[in-house]
Amino acid sequence: MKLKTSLASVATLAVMAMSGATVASAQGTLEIVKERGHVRCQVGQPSPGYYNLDSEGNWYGLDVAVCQAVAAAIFGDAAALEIQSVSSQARFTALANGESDLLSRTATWTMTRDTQLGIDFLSPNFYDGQGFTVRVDSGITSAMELAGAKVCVTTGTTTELNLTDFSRVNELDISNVTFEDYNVRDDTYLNGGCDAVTGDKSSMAGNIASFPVPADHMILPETLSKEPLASAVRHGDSQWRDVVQWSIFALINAEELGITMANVDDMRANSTNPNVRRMLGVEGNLHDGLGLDADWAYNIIKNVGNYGEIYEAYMGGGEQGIGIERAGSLNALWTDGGLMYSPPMR
Ligand SMILES: N[C@@H](CCC(=O)N[C@@H](CS)C(=O)NCC(=O)O)C(=O)O
Repeated sequence: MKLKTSLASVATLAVMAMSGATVASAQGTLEIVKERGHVRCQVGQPSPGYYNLDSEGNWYGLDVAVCQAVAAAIFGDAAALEIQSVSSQARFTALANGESDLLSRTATWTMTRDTQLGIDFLSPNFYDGQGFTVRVDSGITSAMELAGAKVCVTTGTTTELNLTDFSRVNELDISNVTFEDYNVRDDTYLNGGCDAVTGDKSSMAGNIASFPVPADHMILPETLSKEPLASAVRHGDSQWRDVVQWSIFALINAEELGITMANVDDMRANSTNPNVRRMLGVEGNLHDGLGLDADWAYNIIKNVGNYGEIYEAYMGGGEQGIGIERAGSLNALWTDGGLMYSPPMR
């Protein structure tokens, strides 16, 4: 089914800033979402791997899968969604003022954002780090060779702040050339307007793949920062926070337990593993506190798959994937030495 799409304008957001706060305080988000019949989930401009549009205008990607998981948990329907594409500049305001129920879009969890913007971050669904892309024929092989360089960067991002820090600490005198639209940023770099472009390494890998000649570009080895990319909800609504957080944990826990989209029916009918039985609502009452049906996690896995399946499809080697190796990375399951870890579901 085709997902609804809207592009929030700054003017709309300003109006919502006044009305949204009242709505949010009168009723909890879960109640509002249930009454409305769909989740309003915010992503960014189409970005390979995370949130992209296919030829029929359907959104797909790692962050879109989180939106779909929440919709499936509540409605048993992964398409009960309005996907909102919002600029990086306006993203946190749109969430804080009630325009979006959920933000799922390569946003780095930082202390300032978490404590000063009226929003709360959840567990990261991708651990990234910032890097630089340069043209191979520039001869640059290390970020330390960027002295005096012009670097293209998206504004309103941690990327911009880290670039300034990196230049200052290493006395490189880099000039930041800033853009609201990352496509214009990349075009400027491709047309020679910047010596390098900087961004989250995984996003840049996806972007390079869409450049006219990807092999003409390379990502430098240095990683400038920690970029734990996480979903966020409005501050002060614990019920809604629990629903979104445990939907994300369900994706990770399902992978750990070996529950997949293909075997979830069989697992629900036949598994004797108490962890599987509790998670899939066969026994126990895990769903009670969430305000959802007993099959909330079953619906997630049945409709969206587990974290590993989603990673493979969009970030890994799948047809729509961007080919980022998971093994040995921070995004592996904790049982494989990574950071993907769900607290016990019991
Ligand atoms: N993780 C960083 C950067 C997020 C970001 O802006 N991502 C870039 C790609 S590196 C982007 O423009 N994405 C498209 C969009 O979100 O509109 C942050 O949270 O500030």
